[in-house]
Amino acid sequence: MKLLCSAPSPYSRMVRIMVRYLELDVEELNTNPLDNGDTLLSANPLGQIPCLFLNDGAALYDSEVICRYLDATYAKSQLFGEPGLDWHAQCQFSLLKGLIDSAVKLRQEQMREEEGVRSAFWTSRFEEALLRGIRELERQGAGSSDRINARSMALVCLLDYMDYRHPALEWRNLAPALTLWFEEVRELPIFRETRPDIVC
Ligand SMILES: N[C@@H](CCC(=O)N[C@@H](CS)C(=O)NCC(=O)O)C(=O)O
Repeated sequence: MKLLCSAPSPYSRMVRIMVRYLELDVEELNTNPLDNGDTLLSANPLGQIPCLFLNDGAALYDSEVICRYLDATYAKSQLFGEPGLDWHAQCQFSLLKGLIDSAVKLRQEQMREEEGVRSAFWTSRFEEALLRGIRELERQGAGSSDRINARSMALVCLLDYMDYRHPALEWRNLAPALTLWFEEVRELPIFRETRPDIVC
């Protein structure tokens, strides 16, 4: 299999972590989606990464679909759990995905500054969603540090991305238990090897 992805992308990272956890043979092809390369655009009309090419040439996107595919095909859906059985767990995963979306949109808002069109309204809306979300994640608890699943993978993607792109938000001040959990799990090889600030 081949994966179009990039190191800073938290969505790509979710897939890269799962590939390592499941010890799969996947070639990672560093891709900047803004280059509008033919390979990406012909596989994903959205022009977004990650995009996974299966061995038969078929393409899958987005990150959640790819991860659910890998989990169902190689891990009997143990990482996500069976679809539809635990709606609360699915809602918790959606919260994480939504927070990653808010963090990426906040980054995009910051990049607009060069064009002089940065919106104070959207900037604070994304920041507030992130801070509310972190409080909720602290309330939910991160679970045991020795139990890795799709939720803990997404949680590490979110928190490392916050440190990488939004250090001024200082999420740790709102989440002492999450901080302790994060400091322990982020050193696991699957997380360390895929950290956005570390080029291995
Ligand atoms: N919902 C998608 C979001 C993917 C996404 O937004 N990827 C970014 C890179 S971090 C991208 O390709 N951006 C280019 C664009 O949106 O045009 C997923 O979960 O895979």
